[in-house]
Amino acid sequence: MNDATLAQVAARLRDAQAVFALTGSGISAESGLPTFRGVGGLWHNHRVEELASPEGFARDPALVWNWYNERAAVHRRAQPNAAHHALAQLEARVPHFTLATQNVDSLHRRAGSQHVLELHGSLREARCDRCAARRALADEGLPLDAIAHECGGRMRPDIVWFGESLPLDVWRAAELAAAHADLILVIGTSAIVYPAAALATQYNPRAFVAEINPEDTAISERVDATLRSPAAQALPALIERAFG
Ligand code: BJW
Repeated sequence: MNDATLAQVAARLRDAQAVFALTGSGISAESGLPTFRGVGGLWHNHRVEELASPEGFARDPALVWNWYNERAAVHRRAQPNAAHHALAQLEARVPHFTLATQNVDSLHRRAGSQHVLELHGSLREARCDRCAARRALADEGLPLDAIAHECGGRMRPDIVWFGESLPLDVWRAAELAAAHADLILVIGTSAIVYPAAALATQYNPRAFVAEINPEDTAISERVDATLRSPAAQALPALIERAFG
């Protein structure tokens, strides 16, 4: 990690009245969770786009639930890492702090972040695709014999799939926070999935945008600073440098 860049972003953080943080699956990599596209985006030879889509669910609901049940179990066993904890600390330190995540793993909440905008939903609940009835997911996820709901619909994960709209209230809150931020932190996302990626660079031409990611991303050329480092190293270092 470049020390001059760390100092530059830390100075912005110290002075910021409003910070907007956007996270993706890379922030949970050091908790042992796989990123989406890191290992080719495959699960048992199925493409992620095929599983995380209404068409995929209509084709084979049991296959899709097997994937989510397996992931839910892995999420439960995982622990929040130093990056999740650092963002929870920032929420308490910065006058106006908003955290929006694309992740469905609940690790920000478990790290103590109080207000998390979950842009793509969460894996805590299932909901009926016909009557919208909800049920909490148990440790083993949703039993496959509970997919059929009594109203004739199907229970599905409470997740935003490709081609679906984000929850409007969550999206509006994220747009507003991005538009009013002095500093935008973009952490652990390839920034290729829209509309979430637009929050990083398209809602606020005044904000200083800093990316935290060990790799180049779709927005790297458009950000003001890049910390090329795993989030669990960069975020604690950033807070230490900004607030001592
Ligand atoms: C580390 C690290 C470490 C590794 N530290 N970093 C405009 C243009 C083109 C297409 C579209 C567009 N607008 C909409 C679309 C269509 C589509 C889309 O964006 N497609 C793109 C793929 C091109 N978007 C949608 O369909 C969205 N809906 C929508 O727009 O509704 C309106 C509409 C309706 C009808 C038709 C059209 C539009 C919905 C998107 C929902 C995405 N859902 C998923 C799956 C569900 C959740 C789940 O199952 O968990 O969400 S897809 C998947 O990608 C998941 C993620 O949240 C999301 C983002 O991925 P993420 O987190 O960035 O992961 P990776 O793997 O890509 O990147 C990881 C990064 O971490 C890498 O950069 C690593 O380097 C880094 N990293 N270790 C820090 N230690």
